[in-house]
Amino acid sequence: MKKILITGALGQIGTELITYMRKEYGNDNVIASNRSKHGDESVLQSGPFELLDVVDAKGIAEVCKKHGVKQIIHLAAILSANAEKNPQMAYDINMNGTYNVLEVAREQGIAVFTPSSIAAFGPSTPADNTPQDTVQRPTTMYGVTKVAGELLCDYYHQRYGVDTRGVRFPGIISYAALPGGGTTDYAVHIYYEALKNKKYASYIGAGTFMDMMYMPDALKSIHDLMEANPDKLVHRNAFNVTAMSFDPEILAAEIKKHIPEFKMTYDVDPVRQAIANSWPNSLNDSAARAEWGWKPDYDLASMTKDMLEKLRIKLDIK
Ligand code: AKB
Repeated sequence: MKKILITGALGQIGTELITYMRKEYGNDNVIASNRSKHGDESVLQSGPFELLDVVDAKGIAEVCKKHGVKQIIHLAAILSANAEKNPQMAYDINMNGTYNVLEVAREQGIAVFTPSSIAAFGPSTPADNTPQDTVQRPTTMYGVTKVAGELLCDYYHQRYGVDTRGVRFPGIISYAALPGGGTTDYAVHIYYEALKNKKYASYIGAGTFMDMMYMPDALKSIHDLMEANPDKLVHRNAFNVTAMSFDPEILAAEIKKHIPEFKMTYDVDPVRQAIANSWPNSLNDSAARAEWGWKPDYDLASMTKDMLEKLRIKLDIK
C-alpha cells in the first residue's frame, strides 16, 4: 500500500482528511504532519505524526525518505483573510511551501495533490458560471500564490513528469475543526452561532454569492482525483469544483427552517467583503465532471440538516 504524507494535517481539511484517508489506506500508511501539535488528538493518536514546517525543505525530504512516501497531499497554507494581514508571511509559506514540496516530489518520484481555490480568480474573471480556463488575475496575496501554485504544479508535470493534480476549492463547510482565517468562514461560524445564540452578525454582505461545499464532498474530491486514470485528465492544476452557490440571505433562510427564531444581522468587514467581491459568484465544474467523474453529494438543504445535527451533538445543545 502506498504511503501518503499530508501537510497541514491539523487544519480544517486535514483534520478530517486524515481520518478519511486512514480508513481508506490504513492507519500506518497515512502520515500526518503539521508545524505544531495543536489540534485534534485523534489525528496525533491514530497513526504516524511528524512535526513539519513546509518552509523547511530538508525536513520534508527527510520525512518522505523515512516513510517511503509516494504521495503528498499538500494542504499547509495561509488562507485569504489572514494572508491580507501578513502578505509577506503568506508569500513565504504558500509559495516556498509549494516549491519545497514539488522539489522533494521531483527528487523522490512522489505524486502531489495541492488545492487551489476560487481565490485564483479575480475581478476581471467572468463572475457567473466561471469557466475552467479563463482570466486569472487575482488581487489578493492568497490568490497570487494559488495561481502561481497551479502554474508551478503544471510546470513540474510537463518538465519533470511529476504526477501533480489539484482542485480549486470553494468555501468548505464543516463541523470538526474550525476554518482558519478565510473569507468564506462566515458560512461555518453562522451554524455555531445559530445553535448557541440564535443570532449571527455576518461580516459578508447580503447579495454576495460565493461557491461552497460540504466537507464530505471535499474529501471525496481529493481521493477521487488522486485515484483518477491519468490518461483521462486533460487538465491537472487545477479543476473547478463546486457543490452550491449562495449569499448570506439564502444560507440564513435555510437555517431558519430548522431554527425559526434565528436572526441574522450584518456587520460587514470591508477587507473580507472586498476579497469576496473579487471572487466568482458560481463556478462551472464541467471539466471535473467530464474528466474524473466529479459529482457532489450534498446541496444546501442536505448540508444544513447534517451540519446542525452534527453540531448539536458536538456542542451538546438539545
Ligand atoms: C478562503 O476563504 O480563503 C478559503 C478559500 C475559498 O480558499 N476558504
